[in-house]
Amino acid sequence: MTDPSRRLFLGLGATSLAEFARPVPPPELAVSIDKLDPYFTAPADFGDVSRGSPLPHKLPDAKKREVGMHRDTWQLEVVSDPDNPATLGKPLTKKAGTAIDFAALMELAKTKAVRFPKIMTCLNLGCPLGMGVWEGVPLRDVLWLAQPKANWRRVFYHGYHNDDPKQMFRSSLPTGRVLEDPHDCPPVVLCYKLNGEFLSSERGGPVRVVVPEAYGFKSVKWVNTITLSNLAHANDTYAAQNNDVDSPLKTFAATIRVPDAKPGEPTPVTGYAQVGVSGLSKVQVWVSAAGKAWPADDPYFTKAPWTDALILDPPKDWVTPAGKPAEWPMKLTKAYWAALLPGLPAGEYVLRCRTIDSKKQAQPMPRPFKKSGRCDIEEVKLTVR
Ligand SMILES: Nc1nc2c(c(=O)[nH]1)N[C@H]1C(S)=C(S)[C@@H](COP(=O)(O)O)O[C@H]1N2
Ligand SMILES: [Mo]
Repeated sequence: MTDPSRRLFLGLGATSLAEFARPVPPPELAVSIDKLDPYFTAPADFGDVSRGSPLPHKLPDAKKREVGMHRDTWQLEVVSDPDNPATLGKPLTKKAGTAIDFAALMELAKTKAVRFPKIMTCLNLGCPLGMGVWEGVPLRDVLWLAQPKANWRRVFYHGYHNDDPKQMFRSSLPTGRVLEDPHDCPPVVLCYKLNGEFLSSERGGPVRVVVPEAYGFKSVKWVNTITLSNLAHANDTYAAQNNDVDSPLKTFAATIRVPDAKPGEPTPVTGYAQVGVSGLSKVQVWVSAAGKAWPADDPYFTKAPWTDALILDPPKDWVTPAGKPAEWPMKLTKAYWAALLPGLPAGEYVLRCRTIDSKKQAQPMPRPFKKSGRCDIEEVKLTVR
């Protein structure tokens, strides 16, 4: 299939990414690399994490229109929290006729639209759901229309949830994060396009929040209500189940294809790395005999003889909206990797992979706790016969 990155960016004057060229993979590896899925996830392959009964995106079209889950009927309210009021000059409400509709969002998009690549990953599942270029209007540009003046410390938001309080999926951010972007992070957006196409209902269309540096639960789908609050802490649905709701994306590596190996022959393996806020400098692999004991005082295998894998280039012809990626691997995205394991005698082995982030911290450090994001060193069986 065609790589959506081509369709999306060729028109923007694609430049060669030769600057990022890495060592040319040996032919045995090139075959495996060719089998990797396109860098940007096809719509049908995107993982879905949606709550609700019925699932909002499975509602009949007529119902979607009725409840605002359609570009023709969508409206967004920006209101003050009755329990912890923020001072607003002009709440945006359906009642007053001041709610934002899709046409108003598109009007803002003419001058404010931003696009950024981001991997969407569920904190609970740990595995990436898909990689895409998300387009939206910075959330702050809509919130300023409500004329916030004081007593504003937190932004709460939720989407359509069958009008059943028990089904509400809610998330939140500190006001400062919405108003200003830390480091080189893109803004929090009201997103209406993914990979150049209007956001599908399953992906949260017509409009969802997308928080670039966060796990998926911060990116609420079918968003229709934003509440500006003076509460000083989070109230996210995901705070249940012991989740760390302030945890940004971690860096980790996983395998994609580990074929059975033949004695004495090199084995090509492929994988991906999620590039979290701490960046990515290396992916490493290590094969050991199955059942081999390891010193208990080195639970993260820091003393093992790891070897470097090859980090693959970004898709050819891909330029971001800001031009060529200024760094590669790029934070908040993924990178494919590949390694040719040396020939081994017949037997059972364990293949492990790990990342080294841009601060030289080996996985699972610096944040080895599962409830703030997946980071365990992956172990895969490798059979040589
Ligand atoms: N309204 C709403 N938004 C939601 C959810 C939900 O259940 N309802 N699930 C969240 C979670 S937990 C994740 S991981 C992401 C998944 O995004 P995706 O379904 O587009 O892959 O959506 C988030 N946004
Ligand atoms: Mo999630």
